[in-house]
Amino acid sequence: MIQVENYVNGKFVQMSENFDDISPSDFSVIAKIPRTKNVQDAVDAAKAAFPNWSQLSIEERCDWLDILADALENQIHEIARLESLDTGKPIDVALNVDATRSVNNFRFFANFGRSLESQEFKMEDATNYVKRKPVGVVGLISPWNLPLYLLSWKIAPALLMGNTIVAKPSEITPLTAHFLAKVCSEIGLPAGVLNIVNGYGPEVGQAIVEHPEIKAISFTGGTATGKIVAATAAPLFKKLSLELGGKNASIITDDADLSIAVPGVVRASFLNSGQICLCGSRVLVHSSIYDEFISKYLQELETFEIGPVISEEHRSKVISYIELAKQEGGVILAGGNIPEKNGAWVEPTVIAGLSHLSRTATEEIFGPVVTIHKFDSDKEAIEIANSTKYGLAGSVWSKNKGMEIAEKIESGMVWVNTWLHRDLRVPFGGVKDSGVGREGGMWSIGFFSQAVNICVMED
Ligand code: TXE
Repeated sequence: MIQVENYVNGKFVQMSENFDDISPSDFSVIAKIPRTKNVQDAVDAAKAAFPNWSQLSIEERCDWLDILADALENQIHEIARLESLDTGKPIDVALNVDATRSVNNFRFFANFGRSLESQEFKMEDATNYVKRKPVGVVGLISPWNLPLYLLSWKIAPALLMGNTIVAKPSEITPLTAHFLAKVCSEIGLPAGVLNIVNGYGPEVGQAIVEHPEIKAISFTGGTATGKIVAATAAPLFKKLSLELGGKNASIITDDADLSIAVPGVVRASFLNSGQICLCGSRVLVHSSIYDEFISKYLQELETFEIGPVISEEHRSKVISYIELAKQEGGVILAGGNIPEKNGAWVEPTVIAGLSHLSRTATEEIFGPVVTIHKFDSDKEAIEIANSTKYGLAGSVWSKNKGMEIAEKIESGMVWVNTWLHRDLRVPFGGVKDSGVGREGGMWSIGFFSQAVNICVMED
């Protein structure tokens, strides 16, 4: 049994009250998690660490990020083991997606920091010098679907720009954040630079968002929680980055190369049991290739390995949508059932015959459930793709029309003939109800710093 501890001011701290971390694979208790309600100690530690950390040169902080990346890389299999234990995902996914990217996040921002150039704007009689100052103490709140991957995506640029941190992993998946704390302790990261607190969202998460001395909040999670975070943070004039839900479309046009599209779309549908905000949960297929695509897609699905969903509670939500789909007139082409084994398992489920405006096809399910929709023209595909309140991502599978269609999709990111192919320099984030702000590359640098201008008059 693992005892998760908070990491505050370089020390591991326990709470008198703890709650259970449950394995989604078999419902066994795998860890005890401290129930924290107050973040004052963590804020005090972050404030005390701020002057020294922010005064290091950017090169020195890049070196720290590299040291962290090296230390994590040395233990990459342990990260994957813990992530797989906590989330139920197959070990290959935990290693090749979660653990690898967590290391890369630190490595990428170390290199990116070294390549940052100073900005100057010359006038006829003066020069403007743009300085990037740290924001101060920042609050980072992350979800359960890609635990260390998403938390490190925030921690790395926040540290790079000289901020100190109060971070909170999801209460459903705290193990790899705890492991990161141990690694920070081992490498001697200065105390208080990174503080990690555990507990329930409405308690410790809320305490972070409403703390007046935490000056920026980067949040990834559900859209409903994002509304609460925004409402709490706005009157305090905090910088806010919200990465929320999605209901992304994968569009397969009449000229698609099915040898690429079929495996690509299956992966986009079901990787991480469909629990990635970027997953393509609506599959839009041109009528002229519909039958061929569906038969190949269902065949490919049989070879695709998925884990359980994150919890029994979340499975109930996923199953309720499969029931809703039947009431809305959907036809189950694959799956739809709960396998007979312990744990939060759901069969990968493919549903056809629904209106693209049905609740099943427009609300975020966040599980291994996709709806299939037939279209007759590219214009119709674009209309369907844009018919939800979300606008996070999407993919187009087409030999000749990918770019043209991608530009008309109302979402923050579109892939053409690929999916989840990530260059960490590019903007990441959504439009409409999928979020506010962008992270990645210069956008993370912008979020985790305050740009100030000094205008010097020439003699
Ligand atoms: O997320 P929450 P949940 C979607 C998905 C899922 C739904 C709810 O549809 O079914 O959201 O999932 C913390 N103040 N996504 O309930 O609650 C919480 O402790 C501050 C999409 O697990 O949004 C956790 O650390 N923080 C998503 C984080 O917010 C609060 C990934 C996210 O949890 C808080 C996960 C509060 N008042 C779910 N309440 C994606 N876009 O990737 C909770 N939290």
